[in-house]
Amino acid sequence: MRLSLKTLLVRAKQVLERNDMGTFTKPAPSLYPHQWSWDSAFIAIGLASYNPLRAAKELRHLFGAQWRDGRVPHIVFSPQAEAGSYLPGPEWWGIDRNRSFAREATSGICQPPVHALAALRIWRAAQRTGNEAAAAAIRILYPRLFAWHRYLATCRDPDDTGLVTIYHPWESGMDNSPRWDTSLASISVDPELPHYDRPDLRHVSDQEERPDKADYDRYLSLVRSLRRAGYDDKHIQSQHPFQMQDVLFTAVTVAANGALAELARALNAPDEHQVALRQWGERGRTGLLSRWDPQCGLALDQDVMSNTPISARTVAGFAPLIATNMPHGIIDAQIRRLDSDWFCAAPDLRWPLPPSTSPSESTYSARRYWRGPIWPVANWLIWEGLRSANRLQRAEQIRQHSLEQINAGGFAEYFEPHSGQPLGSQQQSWTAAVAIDWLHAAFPQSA
Ligand code: 9WN
Repeated sequence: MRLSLKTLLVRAKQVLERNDMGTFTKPAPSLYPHQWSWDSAFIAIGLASYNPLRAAKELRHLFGAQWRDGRVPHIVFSPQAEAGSYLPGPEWWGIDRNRSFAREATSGICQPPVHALAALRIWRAAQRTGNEAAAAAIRILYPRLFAWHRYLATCRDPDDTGLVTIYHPWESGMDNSPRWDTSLASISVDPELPHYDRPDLRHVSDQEERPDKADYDRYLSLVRSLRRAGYDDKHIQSQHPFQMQDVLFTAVTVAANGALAELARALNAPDEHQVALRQWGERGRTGLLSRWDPQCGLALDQDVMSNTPISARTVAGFAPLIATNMPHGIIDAQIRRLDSDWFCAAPDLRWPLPPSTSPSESTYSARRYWRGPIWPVANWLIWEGLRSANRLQRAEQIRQHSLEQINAGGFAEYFEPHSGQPLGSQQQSWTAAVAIDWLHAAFPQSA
């Protein structure tokens, strides 16, 4: 039975309430029991429309675990989680507590910096509603956000290419995407990798929905390699086997630099911050243009180790659209590609939404994680990109189809593209959060 959009909004808020741990929100009730970086940013975007103070608290908890060098860890481990309920836990990362401001243990890698987009929304909501406490929380957060962006612009782009280099598929947020297949295949499994159990497989109805063991052996071997390098960027860049210039991570960084520049202006931050944020944004756009493949109509990642482009056709290829302020010709070409039979017009889709990997790829797998299923957060990034490029009609179609998908299947982590079947974890926070943001446009007054 389809819910009215008002009821869907109420249900979405209930998902966030259910996963609310007080100071942060779990991505999902059981599969993900800790705080995840980009999930919390999306969650804050959802909360910003009706509870900006709680949204600011979400970011405050995450940035409370920021490292002294500016990086924001992709997981802040919760002491409330049952021991062994998530792999890899803190014992795999072995982080020296002095590196971060956190009381809790953290991982040692990052995720795309959606946070400034959230912070700007919170700020605007606080201004609109006269919420002094939320505004004050964003003022306090601002220097941390700036330090995070500085870390990405310097340590993760040592050659000033404008592209962010990632060290682990988990940093992309699109863990087992075919984007990483060639590189992962060349990585040998650490011969001393201890035996491990996969708690994630207990929380999905079908193991086919999650990455396989060969992937996990390599994910964990890479964690051990980063740990051996002491999480030191220079050391990692000299010998770690997985280094990728990631176009999606870069696109989010470019969009976030724009949002942070706007916040910097509103907060009267030092001029040099505003100049730096603009320069980083421009450099990022130049970097993305260097990765543009006009034949494909997509941007392609670059494998730093082999110095080759990654040709897999995935939603990450829409990086220029997501980045904002890219040339009109490129935006037009991206929309043509989005609406081609590689993505939204692929045969037999339940809704014309982009599968995470194009069904025309030989690696396409309709049920497995980032290898085919449709992810509402990816749709949200594309929707935002379309809106900022003033392609309002196309943006509205993405919003409506995404809401129909969620209305039919619930707040699932991802969806099978042909049947619309909900997959992965159910009651997924960031799915609820983007639904709230989409619905809020229809019911702005609902608190
Ligand atoms: C590893 C929490 C996270 C998301 C990622 C998604 C998945 C973790 C995992 O879940 O990754 O970080 O254990 O599979 O791929 O994007 O942030 O929802």
